[in-house]
Amino acid sequence: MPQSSNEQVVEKVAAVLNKHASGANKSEAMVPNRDFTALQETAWRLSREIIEMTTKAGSGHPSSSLSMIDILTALYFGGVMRYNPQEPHWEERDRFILSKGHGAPGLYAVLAEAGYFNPALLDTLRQTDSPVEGHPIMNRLPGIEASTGSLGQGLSIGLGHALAARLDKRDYRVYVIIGDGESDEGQIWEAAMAAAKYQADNLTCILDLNQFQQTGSVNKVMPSLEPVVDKWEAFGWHVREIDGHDMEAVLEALRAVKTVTQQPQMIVAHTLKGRGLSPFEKNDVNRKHGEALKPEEAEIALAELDEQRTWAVYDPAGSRLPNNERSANRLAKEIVTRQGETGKPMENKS
Ligand SMILES: Cc1ncc(C[n+]2csc(CCOP(=O)(O)OP(=O)(O)O)c2C)c(N)n1
Repeated sequence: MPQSSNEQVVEKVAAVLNKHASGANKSEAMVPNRDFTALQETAWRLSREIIEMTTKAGSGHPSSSLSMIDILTALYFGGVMRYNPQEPHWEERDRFILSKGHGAPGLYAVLAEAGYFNPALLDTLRQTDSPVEGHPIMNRLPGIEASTGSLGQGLSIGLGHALAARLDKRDYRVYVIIGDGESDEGQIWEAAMAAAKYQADNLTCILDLNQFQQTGSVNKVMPSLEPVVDKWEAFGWHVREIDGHDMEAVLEALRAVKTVTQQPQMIVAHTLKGRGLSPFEKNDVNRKHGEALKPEEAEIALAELDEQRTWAVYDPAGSRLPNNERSANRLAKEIVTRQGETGKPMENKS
């Protein structure tokens, strides 16, 4: 007997649901895994896009986006996260939540690169009616898991997803990036306690420890954030401490935390607000927080990025050496400065 059109529709829907249930959608292609050189190249290109889109918009948070761009690149393209841009609501996807939502330009650059939407949209950042808003809005662009910008909330939202995975018997993981200034919010520490209580081992938080917030350095505004590693450990988390611009170290940490059981994980990533580019570095108050570079400054920053690309991507015979050396040197300088100010040495617990 020929099927009615209704029956045909029901059959098609059932086939799609079965495909989901059987996990047939899980394919290698959904865990993009670029090689080391390609990752460096990607981080370089996305850094350029962050500067270009914010300068074109004349506003936004380029320095806050640049400090975490190596981490975002590793998460989305380094064989860490499982997702499908063609199916943004795929139930088995790993979730990423940018709790420091003002870093939206960094997230937008990554989502466009991943294929969630047309990169041409980046040029409309902060324009009236553009879905590429100053802060991420979850129903306006695919790939955005939470509307953020009011600081302090993303880790709690991430914990909710992590616990939902347990209830639904799914094995997806949840990643959240928070800021050091954002850590002034009490809700961060409520989420920290709750995640440890529930042993949410499918939850990884990355702290973008770039040492600056909106109105000044962390040392001045909230020096008691330190010792931050000890604090997260005391809250019951598995903690690792890394240089957040050392792609190898970032990848290693993100892969290693997947094996941790019964504890949520915190990666404390030492970063530079503005990724070490001189127009940001010249500002000692907040590294130009919430300020786009003027066209002439952007030109300088882009030229410096091009120089970085030469040694990070194309230097033969172990291209990573100059990158690591340079970033490690910068990090060492920051640590010395910090020790001078707080008198407490930073321990390396990675
Ligand atoms: C609840 C809340 N309070 C204040 C602000 C204003 N604000 C936006 S960004 C920012 C500083 C955040 O600093 P940090 O977390 O260190 O981010 P980054 O330095 O990486 O930009 C502040 C206070 C906000 N968005 N939400």
